[in-house]
Parts: sequence; C-alpha cells; structure tokens
Amino acid sequence: MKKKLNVGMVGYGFMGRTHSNAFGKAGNFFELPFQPVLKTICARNLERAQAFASNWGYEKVETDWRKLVESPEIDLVDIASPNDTHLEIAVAAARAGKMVMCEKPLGRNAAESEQMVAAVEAAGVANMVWYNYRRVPAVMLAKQLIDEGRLGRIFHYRAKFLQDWTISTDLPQGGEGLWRLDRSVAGSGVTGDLLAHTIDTAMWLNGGIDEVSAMTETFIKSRKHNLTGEVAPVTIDDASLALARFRNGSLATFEATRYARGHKALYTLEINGENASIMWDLHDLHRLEYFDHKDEGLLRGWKSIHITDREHPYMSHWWVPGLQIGYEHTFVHQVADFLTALGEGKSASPNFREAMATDDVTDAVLESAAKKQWVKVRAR
Ligand code: SOE
Repeated sequence: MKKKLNVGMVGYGFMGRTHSNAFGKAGNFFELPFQPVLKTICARNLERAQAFASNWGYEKVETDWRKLVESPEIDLVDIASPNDTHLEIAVAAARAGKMVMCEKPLGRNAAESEQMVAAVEAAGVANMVWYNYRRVPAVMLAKQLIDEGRLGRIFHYRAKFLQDWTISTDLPQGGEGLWRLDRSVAGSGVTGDLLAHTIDTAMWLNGGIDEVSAMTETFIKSRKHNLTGEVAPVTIDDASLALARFRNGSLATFEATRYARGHKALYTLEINGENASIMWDLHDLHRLEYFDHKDEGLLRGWKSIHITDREHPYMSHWWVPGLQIGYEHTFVHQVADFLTALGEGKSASPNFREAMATDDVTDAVLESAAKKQWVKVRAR
C-alpha cells in the first residue's frame, strides 16, 4: 500500500480545476511513491464548494482556510486562489508544517515571495510553484537538447504570450473571474500573469537574467469595478514588452499582452544558438521545431518533431506513439515530478526560491517601464 498524501486545496476557479484534475490523475499514469487524496476543498462559498467537492471527489469542504491549514489530516496545502491570498496562506501553511504548492506568480511582488521563501525554508517543508509550461513534453525536450549542448553558444531568446480577452471597454475590473484586472489583488497585469510564464521558462532553459529595459501600457484607462459598481482607474499593465540580457551574454525579447486580437493564448518561444535553433508554439504544443546546422547541406532545414514517441519526455506514461496529450497533462506532470522528488528527498523545480527569481525579473520589468530606463535584476 502506498502512503497516502492528503491534499487541501484552496480555490475552486480555473486553477482549482486544473490542480484537482492533476492530483486525481497523476497516480493512474505514473508510478509514484505517494497516493494523493483529494481530502478537502476550501472556498468561501459553501454551496459552490460542496458542488465542486462532489464533482472532483473531495471528501470534505471547508470555508475557512485557517482551519484547513491547521487540520492535522492535511499533508499538503495547494493554493489556487487569487494572488493576494498566496502570502498569508503559504506562510501559515508552512508554519503549520504542511507542504505547500502555490499557483503562479508566487507573490504579487518579490517582497511577498521573499516572506514565503523564508517560511517554507524555515519550516523545511517541500514546496513548488505551478509554472506548468515547463512540463509540456516538447518544452522539456528543448531543455534536454540545450543541456546536452546541442545548440552551442546561445545568442537569442524570443518569447511572446498573446491574448485578447480584455479588449472590450465594457469588461469590468475586479471581482470573481476578473481579479486579474485589479492590481491590488493581482499585483500587476500581464507582467505577473503572462510575462512571468515566459520568464520562468526562459531562465530555466537559458539561465539567469541580468538586466531589463521595458515598457508597459494600459490601453483602457478606466473600467467599472465589479465589487463597488464604481468606474475606477485601471492600474494594471495591459501590455508589457521587455528587452533583456541573460547572464550568459545572450539577448532576449519578451512580450505579453491581452490586446492581440485573434490570439487566445499564443505562447511561443524561439532560441537561436551557434549550432542549432528551437521554436515552440503552445497552439501546436506537441511539436518542437528544430534546425540543426550540422545536417547535410542538401537536406538542411527546419524539422517539425512530433513529440509523441516513447523516448520523448513523459510520453511513455501516456498512450501509444503518435497520440497526443494536451494542456491539462502539464499539471499532471507537475504533480508526478513533485511526488517523485518528494520520495527521493529532493526538491522539485521550480520551488519557491526559484519562482522568486521570476518575481525579481518581473519587478525589474515594472520598475524599468516606470522609470523608462535599464534596470538591473536584484542579485541574491
Ligand atoms: C490568464 O488568462 C491565464 O489564465 C493565466 O493566468 C494562466 O497562467 C495562463 O496559463 C493562461 O492565461
């Protein structure tokens, strides 16, 4: 019998669903040292929490996260609630000796993340942040190819995360489903929400970022606030563009926006090295485009590799070669990696400290945009 690991989930929105699905499925597809149990779902609205519990198979419902965190039957607290709740819950959970997983971004800024890092490290509890796109098999393969040195010296890194869901001037800000437009809750706009994904992947693939020069824009200046009914200034960044220099000397451009009409979640990245280049696109997530200059001249060109073979990262756990997996599987992989590392007494990546490094960069992006000058990323 595997040791059971009781999960207490905070939040039943979009991320509560992706995480619950992942905890439910991971043990079916991966040989894991622990069996996650969906023990308790915690959210303020009892009725909706009950409906969520019966849909996803949670045994219990709780409306006060403090009780969840203190409950002796919970081993792991997973924070899938809005960004302004991360700090308080994570610190309390760590102090109560629970393992903590947290949806990205870790803090609303690096100062909050620092307190969370201090809490989990002082308590010595396992911790991880859900930067799920690292766990797309094609992106994991990109990491493998870079680590094997196949690209050689890296010159360029280019990433974009484009959406279009906030273009309407009638869209309110704040409240359920729209808290990402409320700076006091989210911390920032697309910089913390979308650019953070591109930066997490970039630093994981290509190392730390030294300095940035950025600009941000708020295209719609005021919106009705859903909680007050008042029209209020919009204080989030709607678009965020940054130039960056990596510590290894390579140069990057990052772009995130919710104003790219026609694009729903177009996360793309490209890396150009001395010997080879890689391109990946979330809308075609099972493909990795690869150009190798060492190929015979006559046939040299971009290869589109269908990442579904057994030797590709994670794929031996799924169906048969040729059959694809999708977005939700990246969260399943994250649970599998976390529990595997736990069984080996190791830390799964990105842990809180690693995710704080992303907040250091997004802080620098926002500071650079505000000051209209290059900003050095905080060195730790
Ligand atoms: C925002 O629309 C959002 O849901 C982000 O919060 C997620 O992190 C991203 O993966 C998809 O877009």
